[in-house]
Amino acid sequence: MPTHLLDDLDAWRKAWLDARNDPDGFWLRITHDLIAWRRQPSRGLDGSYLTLREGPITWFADGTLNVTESCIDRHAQAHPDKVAILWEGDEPGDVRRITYAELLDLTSRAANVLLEAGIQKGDRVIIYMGMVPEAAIAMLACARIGAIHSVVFGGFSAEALRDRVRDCAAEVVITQNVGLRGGRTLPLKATVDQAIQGESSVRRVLVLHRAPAPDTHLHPLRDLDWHQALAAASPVCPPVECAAEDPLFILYTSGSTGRPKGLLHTTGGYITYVAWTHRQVFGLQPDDIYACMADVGWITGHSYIVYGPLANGATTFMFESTPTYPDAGRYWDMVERHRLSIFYTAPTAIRAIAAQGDAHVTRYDRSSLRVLGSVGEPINPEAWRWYHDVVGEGRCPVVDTWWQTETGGICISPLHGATPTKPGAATLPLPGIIPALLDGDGHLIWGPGEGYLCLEHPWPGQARTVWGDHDRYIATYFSAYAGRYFTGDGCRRDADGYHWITGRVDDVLNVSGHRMGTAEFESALQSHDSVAEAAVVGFPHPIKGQGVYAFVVLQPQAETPDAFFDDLNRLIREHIGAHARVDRFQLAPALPKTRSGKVMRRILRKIVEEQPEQLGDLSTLADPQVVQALLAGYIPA
Ligand code: 7RM
Repeated sequence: MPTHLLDDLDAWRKAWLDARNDPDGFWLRITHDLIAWRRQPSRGLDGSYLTLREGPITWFADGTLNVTESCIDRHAQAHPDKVAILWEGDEPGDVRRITYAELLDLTSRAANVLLEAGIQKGDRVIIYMGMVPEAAIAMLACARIGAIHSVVFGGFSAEALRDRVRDCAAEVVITQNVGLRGGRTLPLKATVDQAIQGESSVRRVLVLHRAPAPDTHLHPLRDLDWHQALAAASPVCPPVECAAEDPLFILYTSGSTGRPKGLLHTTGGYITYVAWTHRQVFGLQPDDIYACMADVGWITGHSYIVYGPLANGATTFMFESTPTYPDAGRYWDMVERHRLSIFYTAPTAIRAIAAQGDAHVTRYDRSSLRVLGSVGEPINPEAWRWYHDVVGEGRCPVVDTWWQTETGGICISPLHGATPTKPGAATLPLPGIIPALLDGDGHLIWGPGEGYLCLEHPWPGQARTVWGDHDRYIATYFSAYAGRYFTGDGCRRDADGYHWITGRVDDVLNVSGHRMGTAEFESALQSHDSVAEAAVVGFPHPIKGQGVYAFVVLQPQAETPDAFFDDLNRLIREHIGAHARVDRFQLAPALPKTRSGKVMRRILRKIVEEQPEQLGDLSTLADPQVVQALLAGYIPA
């Protein structure tokens, strides 16, 4: 049985070697066991990282399926009354339970509404919602009819939303009149109206009425009320048969340059990978109440709130609010009330709660907890220990799961107690994942050492391309090291072969687990009339992981009124969203540049990391004096 739980290091080693020696056989056995195929695939991988110019790699190319049959129908048949989605709203105790039978009904109705709106297989649908069950239902409804969803995190601004609608030419947007989070109201529908105003590919907007809000306006010819439309729709919608490589979703993510990229995930490989990793990493049991605190706007929400857990027939918890509303005990209050057994969150939340004192944790009963997970950024050993010792009472294994939007699912992580852990280490690669560390010259580092993290061989969950720009996909991920996927992360391997992720080595910021590009900040700052140039770098932040530091060069004779920096942050909020903000601004006479005009961020990074002794070689700078001026003007925290 290829899908039995790997429950010690020997089992992990054997599976890892199996997957390396015979990847096709390994993954075909797993997908055969875990996924409901219409036509079973006979092929594993086709293509390689060296043949990407001829087209994307494929997995299971001759199989056909619809992921909603794996995620809903078969469970609705086997255990219709099992809770599929357990939801808690912004206010503690505001709870909904949606069984697998109900999930089938709701998903089918929503799929029929999309069909009536003219959506066909391959069309794009944007989902701009908060953490409500309807967000998951909307995703599944798209999958049911073969439409491609693109969830846009509800914190993004109208401008960021417009960019994404345009990039994928979405025809329908699904949203809420308002979102609720931490006692506050977010004008989601008004933001959609702003984003699609003027010429737009969007023909229909489906609006969930989340809470009374006096001024939400429904456009009579364009907008539909979610509840009314679903009530009128048929509860039966036969799933569309899809090829394994038909697109499932696009998810936009920030890179080191330019605009966010729409990473494309496909059907058969993705569902196989997320189902299997969810089961193995958390050691899933039939009666688990599994809770992941991410937002469906990010990949963690896609893979480990919606697709992975539902494919496994689990009860998945969805949470609308924040870890500190109404107070820092909220998570553990919910653990006690819902008897959550697997709990998966981000280091930034762990640090924020730990800073409020242990009493917020210890006053609640956590005996239901079995496994604790961490994701999104490196977890510092201190936060790891607090999570393990205080939250988990030293009983629950902590799985520190490293992965990315691009990887689709978890790649490097301990397995549910099978892997001995070390505080701060993502430990060992999952079967099918072959990490390689490279030095600056592109040479492989064998044994212990530190370098750039690459992955060697394709796995089924990997993103296949960038929507509309396959060349950008190849250039971004496969050109630094031929034949290898470059992750953008640095990594150290210790003498036990354990992996310690050191963070991004490119110009991607990770603030409170939110991935943002320095280029997006810089273009927002540069749109201000008084700004000539700007460079943004991350600095170490005790709670957020990274904070944002901006060096700003003014136009000659520009004035800087009192509210200048507030104005700049307002611009950033308009261009990116409410989750983006510069923490510290420094006015600079110039930026450190090479003679060819490239900003040397390495130097800026060393300044904000307060390591001026490590500035390195400055001889290639056009004007080495600039560095002294920047050091003198540094704004300490
Ligand atoms: C899942 C997710 C990806 C980036 C990645 C890393 C960082 C994620 C960990 C981590 C250290 C971890 N996808 N990252 N998990 N760093 N340890 N366990 O977050 O596309 O939004 O971000 O996040 O830098 O490249 S993401």
